[in-house]
Amino acid sequence: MMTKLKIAVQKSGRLSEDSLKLIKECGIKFNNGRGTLKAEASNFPIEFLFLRDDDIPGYVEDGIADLGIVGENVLVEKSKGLDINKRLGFSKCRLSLAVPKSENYTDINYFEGKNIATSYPNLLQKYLDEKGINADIHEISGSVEIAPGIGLAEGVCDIVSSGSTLFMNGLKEVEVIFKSEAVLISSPDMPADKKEILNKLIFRIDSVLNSKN
Ligand code: PRT
Ligand code: ZN
Repeated sequence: MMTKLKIAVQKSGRLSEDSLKLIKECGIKFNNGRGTLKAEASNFPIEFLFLRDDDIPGYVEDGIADLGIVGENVLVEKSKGLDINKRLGFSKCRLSLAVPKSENYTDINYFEGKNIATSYPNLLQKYLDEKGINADIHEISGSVEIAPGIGLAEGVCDIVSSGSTLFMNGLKEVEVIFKSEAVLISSPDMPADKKEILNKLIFRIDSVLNSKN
């Protein structure tokens, strides 16, 4: 049987369109009917798995997928042992701390003893440890920005891109703790035949990215 790579991409969300666009720009042809969970390229040894972004690092760790495209924020939050093969330059955003607009914020010591809502407890804990701040992290899976307004937390740590979500919820960004973009990830122990296909893919990605600079 011919060796193929399996690549996990986000099924629908902020990464999906640009991930598939990049694949197409690499000259790889495939059909993905709406709602399908799998697709196969017709002119390159690669198969696609369409998944929720949060599950992608785990699938790559477990070897269900050989590769994945995911936000670095999700990668770093969820996994330890994966390689970043390529930074892809899209879905740029940052993970930031924010507090109610009316607060008189001077520096990170503001958060000492405070309650912070986030979907990124590991990234936040690491940052607070580095700064020597003790705070209570309250993990919630979505709608983090409303936490201060409903009395759940005094601050939030969430993904920001334009800043308008924070603004609309009466919050201001006070610290950037992590900068993120989409990355191509793989397991560090990939067999040689797959690695060879991966190198061909990376070569094509490089020429696409270089032609944009
Ligand atoms: O369904 P699934 O689990 O697959 O998707 P998801 O809803 O968990 O993720 P999705 O599609 O929202 O985001 C996928 C990835 O895109 C993230 O992990 C980031 O790497 C990246 N990304 C880029 C963003 C944003 N920009 C972004 N603005 N992810 C989320 N947001 C959200 C943020 O959480 C906040 O609610 O948008 C809001 C802030 O945006 P601004 O422009 O108002 O600041
Ligand atoms: Zn998700």
